Amino acid sequence: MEKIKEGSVDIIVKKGDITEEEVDIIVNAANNRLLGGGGVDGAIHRAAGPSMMSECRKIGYCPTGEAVYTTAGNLKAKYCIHTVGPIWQGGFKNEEKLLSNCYINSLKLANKLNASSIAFPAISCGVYGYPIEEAANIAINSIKKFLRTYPNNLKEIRLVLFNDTTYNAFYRALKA
Ligand code: AR6
Repeated sequence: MEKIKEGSVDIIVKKGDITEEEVDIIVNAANNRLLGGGGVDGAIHRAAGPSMMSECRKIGYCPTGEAVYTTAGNLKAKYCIHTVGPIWQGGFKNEEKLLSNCYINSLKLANKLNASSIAFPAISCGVYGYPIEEAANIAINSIKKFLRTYPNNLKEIRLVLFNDTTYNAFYRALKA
């Protein structure tokens, strides 16, 4: 676990399973149709139970880089924010901006929901194939940019990484 302060907000990088986090908001790395799937999306839906999927079906669609929210079912959180990361296509399809938008738009929505704590997974770093080091830098820089740009009531932003490779990349980005 590693922590820095940006203003009055703690940014924490830790290893773990995001479905076990006790925070106001858990962020899901979803797909455009919010249909569930493998990876962290599958784990979150399994842990939350069926109510989350029925809310996702009603919403129906989320554009890449945007964020929507549902209640969090059986998770130890008030809400789940579903954001859709870009599929890595070599870096010439606006992937960097779209990935940054995921973090910024999720944080804006979290603030609207009056959250004081939020946990993110490594969006796009699994089946969507984003290079991990770059994704880690975009994540940390976008979070810092959000905190410097938008007034907010957040106290803690956690990045919860599932394996050593991802944890090490986010640790380096946090310390850079
Ligand atoms: N807790 C924290 N991180 C996790 C967990 C977990 N329980 N499980 C996996 N990860 P991915 P993407 C990590 O593939 O690349 C889904 O099918 C994983 O090791 O879940 O954004 C969706 O429906 C990786 O570092 O998301 C979409 O179709 C990170 O979470 C698609 O995958 C993200 O990997 C989205 O792909």
